[in-house]
Amino acid sequence: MSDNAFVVVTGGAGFIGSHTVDRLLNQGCRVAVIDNFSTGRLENLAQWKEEERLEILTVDIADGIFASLSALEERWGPVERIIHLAAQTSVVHSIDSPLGDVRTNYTGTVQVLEYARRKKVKKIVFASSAAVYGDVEEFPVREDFVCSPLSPYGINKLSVEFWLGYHSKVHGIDTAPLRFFNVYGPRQDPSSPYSGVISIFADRCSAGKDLTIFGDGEQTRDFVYVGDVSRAIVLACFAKGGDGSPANIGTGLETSVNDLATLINEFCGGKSTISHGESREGEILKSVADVSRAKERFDFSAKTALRDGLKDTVTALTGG
Ligand code: UD2
Repeated sequence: MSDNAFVVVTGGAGFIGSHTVDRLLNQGCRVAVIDNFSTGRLENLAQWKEEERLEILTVDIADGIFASLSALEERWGPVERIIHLAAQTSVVHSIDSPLGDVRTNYTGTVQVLEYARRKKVKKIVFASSAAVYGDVEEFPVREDFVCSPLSPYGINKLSVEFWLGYHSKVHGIDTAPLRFFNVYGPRQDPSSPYSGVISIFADRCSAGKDLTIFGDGEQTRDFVYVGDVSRAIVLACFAKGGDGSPANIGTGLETSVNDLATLINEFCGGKSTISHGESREGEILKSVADVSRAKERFDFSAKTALRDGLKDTVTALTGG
């Protein structure tokens, strides 16, 4: 039961985090958001401005969370569950700045886990990534494949999965790493060249600007809607068990970048010209998740059809 549970959401003002907070509050939970607002935005939680069950703390996880959460615990009682989404989110940035990635995605995360251990938190859900896999040759991608990450980001996400396994086995904490595939939807930031393709295409199309597909556009991805991802997170958070082994969060369906561009342009009235540019260096040509484990573990399957999710994404941008 999730009623009245006290859940800490790190990164709760971010793209996936704020959708997760919406869901938790709608289910009756009390929520503390921890965010350093490097990419998180207060506007993402503006709908909860008057909500007494929500407290927002401006804290960097790498500086420790003990002091800030202690005061809250005096008023609200012990933290029961932690959903850890705060992260340096760019794979490309992690390649340019591996130590920065280690600071947030590894050391910062271990500090969150240390808090959980000392405070005897019941459950930790962790945002891992399909980036842990590296290049794979068999599809759909299963959690038991050998992982060979191709970036510091992927290495740190995978390392944290080992920490979660350790916390489960040695300290008896329920832990659930979720390997997100290509998450998209409202509130995703389109402003960097390394932003998710859907946020870039939707932003450009809704302004009537041209789209550039990298390479021939036949590369595929498993695009999963943020509303489904937040549902997976909350299901995992309240499911019994959780031994630190990961579960893929995707749809099990693959879509080519060509099809994606056509669909988005269609929703925006077909005003954009679609052209092809150079292939991205190190491009993965195919990605699709095996989704059976999440179904077995916590009865999750993605429900939002790509067309519906894209429509919502474009509508959120155009306000229409
Ligand atoms: C995503 C992550 C990446 C890593 C990887 C793990 C993002 C932004 N990228 O890379 O960091 O975690 O997953 O599997 O979250 N594309 C275009 N035109 C554009 C932008 C993108 O054609 O303007 C293509 C791009 O070449 C790729 C596809 O769209 O084939 C998806 O790109 P992406 O950056 O959204 O995601 P991905 O899977 O390459």
